[in-house]
Amino acid sequence: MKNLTKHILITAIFFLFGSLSSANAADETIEMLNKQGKESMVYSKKVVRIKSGDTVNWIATTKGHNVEFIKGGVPEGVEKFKSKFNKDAQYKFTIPGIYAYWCTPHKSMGMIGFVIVDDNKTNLDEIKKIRFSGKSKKIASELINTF
Ligand SMILES: [Cu+2]
Repeated sequence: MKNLTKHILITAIFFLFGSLSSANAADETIEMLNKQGKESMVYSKKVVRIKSGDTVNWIATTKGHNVEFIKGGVPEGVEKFKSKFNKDAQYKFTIPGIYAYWCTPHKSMGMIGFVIVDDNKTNLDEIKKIRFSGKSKKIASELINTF
């Protein structure tokens, strides 16, 4: 009985600390959607601003989407990242700068997004050089103008 009480107490303490630390981290959650208002094939947030060490979670609310960092659209030293279709994705951002990404099958349908880490815009010129196509072209330039 004593052991059980101890076990429950320890579990409770871990749970408490776990929830405290997750409340402190400024993590972002973005949904991958077929529809949001009048838009189709979108990330629920197109631009998120975070601090290095923060994590972004992309939720596969509707199926058929993923997250792929755009070649040349991430800060120097960042490895390529491409998540699996229909699955939630998670990435911890440790290098400051601008990250451009798209959904592989919908990259010309406007399904693009940006993460700005530590408000660092060192690679803004590279971001401006990305060749977006279709509907993404206008959306990208409008978003980039707000950086
Ligand atoms: Cu998509």
